[in-house]
Amino acid sequence: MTQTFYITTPIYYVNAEPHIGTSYTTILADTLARYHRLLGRSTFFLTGTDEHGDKIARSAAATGETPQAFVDRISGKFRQLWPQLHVHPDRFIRTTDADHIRTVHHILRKVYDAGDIYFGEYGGLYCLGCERFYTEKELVDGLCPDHKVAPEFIEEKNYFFRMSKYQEWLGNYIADHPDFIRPERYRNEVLGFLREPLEDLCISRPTSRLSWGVPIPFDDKYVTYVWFDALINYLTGIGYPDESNWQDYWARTEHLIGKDILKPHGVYWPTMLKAAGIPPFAHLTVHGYWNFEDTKISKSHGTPLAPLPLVKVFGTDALRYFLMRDMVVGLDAKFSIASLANRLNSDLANDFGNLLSRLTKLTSAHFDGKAPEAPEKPGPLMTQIASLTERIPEELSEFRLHNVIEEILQLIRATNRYLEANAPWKLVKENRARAGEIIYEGLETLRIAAVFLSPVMPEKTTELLTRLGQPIEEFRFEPHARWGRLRAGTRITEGPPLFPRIPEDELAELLPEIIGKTRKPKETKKVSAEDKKMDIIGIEDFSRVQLKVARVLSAEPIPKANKLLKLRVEIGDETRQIIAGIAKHYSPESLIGKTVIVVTNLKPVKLRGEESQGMLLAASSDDELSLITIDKEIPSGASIS
Ligand code: ME8
Repeated sequence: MTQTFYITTPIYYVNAEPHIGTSYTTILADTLARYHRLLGRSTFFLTGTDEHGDKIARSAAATGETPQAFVDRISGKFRQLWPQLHVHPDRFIRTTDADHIRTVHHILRKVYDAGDIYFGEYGGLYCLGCERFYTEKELVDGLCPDHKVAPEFIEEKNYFFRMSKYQEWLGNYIADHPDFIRPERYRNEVLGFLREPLEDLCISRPTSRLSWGVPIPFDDKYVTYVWFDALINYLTGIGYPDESNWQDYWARTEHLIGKDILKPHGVYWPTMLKAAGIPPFAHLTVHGYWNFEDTKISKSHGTPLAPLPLVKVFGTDALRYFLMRDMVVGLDAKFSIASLANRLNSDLANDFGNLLSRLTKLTSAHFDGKAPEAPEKPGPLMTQIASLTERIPEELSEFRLHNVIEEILQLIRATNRYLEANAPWKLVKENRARAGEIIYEGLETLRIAAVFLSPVMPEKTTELLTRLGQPIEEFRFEPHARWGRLRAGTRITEGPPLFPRIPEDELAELLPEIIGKTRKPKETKKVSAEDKKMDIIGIEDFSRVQLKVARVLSAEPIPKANKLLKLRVEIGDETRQIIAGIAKHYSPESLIGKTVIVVTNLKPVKLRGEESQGMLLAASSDDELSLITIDKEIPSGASIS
C-alpha cells in the first residue's frame, strides 16, 4: 500500500490578516507536503481558519459587520494569499463549514454520552487573546505570558470536559512515545504541565453572552467555541467519521504548530481524542517564533509583517527559501530584511543562479546548446549526491529542513568549485571530450539539486529544469535523483538570471518602503478595550522622541536614487544633513525655506553613502505624501511638545 502522510497547520484566527508568522507555518507545511509527495507518499495537507469565539465576535463588532460577513471577508484574505505564496492545501477548512459543525456535534455527543462532559460552575482567570483559562502559576507577574495583559476573572455556569480524568493516561502515553511531541524541549514542557493537577476544561458559553459558536446539541442555551470546536477541524478535514479512509491519514498525522498553542495541542487535544475513543494523532511538532526587531511578529505585538510587499521586492521563492533556511524548527529566529537580502544575493543569485548561467553559457558556447556526453564513471560530485539522497528522508522526518537546504547548497557550491578547478572553458581547446564530461557533471548535479530544492522553491526550480530540458510531470524523488537521467543531446537553454540580485544600496532605498508597507496600518475604527490596552503607551515613551522645528536651507537630488533628496536644514544654531524619501512628492526648489518638523534624536544612518542625521515628519496615504509644518511663524530649533 502507498504510504500516507497527513500534515496540518493551526487554523488561524480571523481577527487579523495573515502575516509572516502565520505564513511561515503554512509555507513549512506546504514544503513538507511537497517533499512527501516527491517521496511518493499519498499526502493530504490541511489549513484553514478559526472563526468562532468572543475575540472574533468583538472584532466583527468593531468593524460594524455581522460576524458572518466579517469572517467571510478575513478568511477570504487567507485563502487568496496562499496561492500567491505557492501554497496549495488539499483543503482549506473553516470552522463555519457545515460538515465541521456536524463533526463537532458528533464528538460532543460521544463524549457527553460517555459521561465526560458535565454542567457546573467555575470562576477563573481568562485570557481573551488565548481564549483559555490560566492558573495563577502560569501567569508571569499576573499577566498572560503571551499577550502580556491581565486576564479577566470570569465566573458562570457552563459545560466542562472531564480532562482531569485523563491526566495519568496522557503522562504515560507521552513517556511511552518519545516522538509524540517534538522537539524534546516541548515534550518536557507538556510533561511539566502534567506535574500540576490538571483541571477540567470549560467548553461552553451561554448564548446570552456569546452566540457566535457551535450550538451544543444537548442544550440550546449554550454554544461551544474555540478549542473544543477548533481542534476538531483536524478530523473534519480528512472526512471523519464518514469517509472510509480517514484512518489511513490519521495514523500518519503531523500537527505543526507554534509554541504559543502548545497546551491546547499537547494536553486538551489528546485527552479529547481519548474521551471520544479516537486514537491519538501520530506527531505534534512545535516551532518557535519569528521575531522582528526583538519582538514577536504578531497582530497584537505591533509588528505584523505582511508577506506580499516582501514578495514584490524579493519574489515568492526567495521568501520561502529564507523562511525555510533561517529557522531551526523548535528555536526562535530573527527576521530581518538584511538577512533575507543576503540569502537572495549569496545563496540564490551567487551560488545557485550563477551555476545555471555558467553551465548554460558553456553549453551554448562549446556544445551547440546541447548536453554533452556523460563520463563513463561519475566523478566526485556523485558521492555527495548519493549521501544526500539517502539522508534527505531521515532529515525531513526529524524536521531538520535547514540542514537539508544547507547541504544542497553545499553541493551547489562544490559544483561551482569543481568547474573552477577543471576550467572546462580552457580545457575545451585541448580536450573537447573531457571538457564536455565536466560540463555534463555540472549540469547533472544542478538538475538533481533543483529536484531536491523543488519543494522549497517550486516556481524557480521548474523554470530551471525547463531550461535543462527536463519534463516536470510525474515528479518523483527516486527516479529524478538518479544520476544519468540527463541524456546527452538534450537542449539546454540560456536565459536571464534566475535570481536577480538586489544591490545593497538599492535595498537601503527600498527598506523604509518595505517596512512601511508591511506594517499593519493603524486601526482607525472602534477598537475593543482589550486591544486598546495593548496599543497605549505612557507619556515617558512618547517623551523620548525629540521633535524640533527646522528650516530647509538647501535641497538637491541624489544621483541614481530617484526617491531621495539631500537636504540641509537649520535647527536653531545647528545645521544638519537629512536624506528624505520625498523626491516623488516635492521638487528640490519647492522645499527651500520651508518650515518642517524633524526627529532630532535618531541614530544617524547612511543612505546611498550619504549620512542622514534625522528624519522629517510627513503624513502619507496611498500615493500622497505631505510634509508636516506649523501654522504660525516660530523660530527654528523650537521644541515640539
Ligand atoms: O492560535 N512566529 O490562531 P493564530 C512563528 N486559532 N509562527 C507564528 C508567529 C510568529 N511570530 N505568529 C503566529 C490560533 N504564528 C488558533 C489555533 S488550531 C486548532 C487553533 C503561527 O491565528 C504559529 O503557527 O493565533 C502559531 O501557532 C499560529 O500562527 C497562531 O495562529
